[in-house]
Amino acid sequence: MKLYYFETPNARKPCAVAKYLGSPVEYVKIDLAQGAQKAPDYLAINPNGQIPALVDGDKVILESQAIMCYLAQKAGSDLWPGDERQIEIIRWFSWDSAHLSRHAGMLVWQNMIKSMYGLGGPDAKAVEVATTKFKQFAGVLDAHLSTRSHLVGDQLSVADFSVAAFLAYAQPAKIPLGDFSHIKRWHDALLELPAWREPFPA
Ligand SMILES: N[C@@H](CCC(=O)N[C@@H](CS)C(=O)NCC(=O)O)C(=O)O
Repeated sequence: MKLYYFETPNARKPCAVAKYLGSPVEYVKIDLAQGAQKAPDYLAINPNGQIPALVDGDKVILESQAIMCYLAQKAGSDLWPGDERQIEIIRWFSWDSAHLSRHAGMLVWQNMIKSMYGLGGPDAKAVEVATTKFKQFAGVLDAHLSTRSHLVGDQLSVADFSVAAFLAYAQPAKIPLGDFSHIKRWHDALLELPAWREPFPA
């Protein structure tokens, strides 16, 4: 299996899962700084021109959340459980894409990536909107985590890796996690996992 990645939040999800499971993947770095995601060879794999992507024989799996599920299913792992917990996991995938990671992603872009690539300073209005919206949805997550250790059931799942993806960049991206003690406890516990702390190949 080939896992196409770069050191970014969305690629962090399948890279962490592959490392956690010890999946037999060959990592292929697609250098976003050089625009390699738009090269014809790579567009033939992922016409969206984005990472991550997974190729397993004649199968191509796109989208970070789907790749995590595929890797877990292939390994027979409960990270993607084969029962009704799947419904809850899909609920968190959906919620995360529409809400938390959307606004956290804007803060990563404005406060971190733009300066890394010399694309100018943060847009104050965009930061203000994303910060307000992030806090609104982080409140929902914090309340959910106030009575449990993981997002779904009482064990680690691909939902945790998905929702945490952008939070790993909280400090440089100025993602306001300060008021959310339950998120902090949950995320600190995730950071204890070597696969989450250092998901990318050296
Ligand atoms: N929905 C996609 C989003 C992938 C995505 O946004 N990838 C970013 C990096 S985190 C990317 O490749 N950006 C480069 C570009 O859009 O040109 C997923 O979850 O896999």
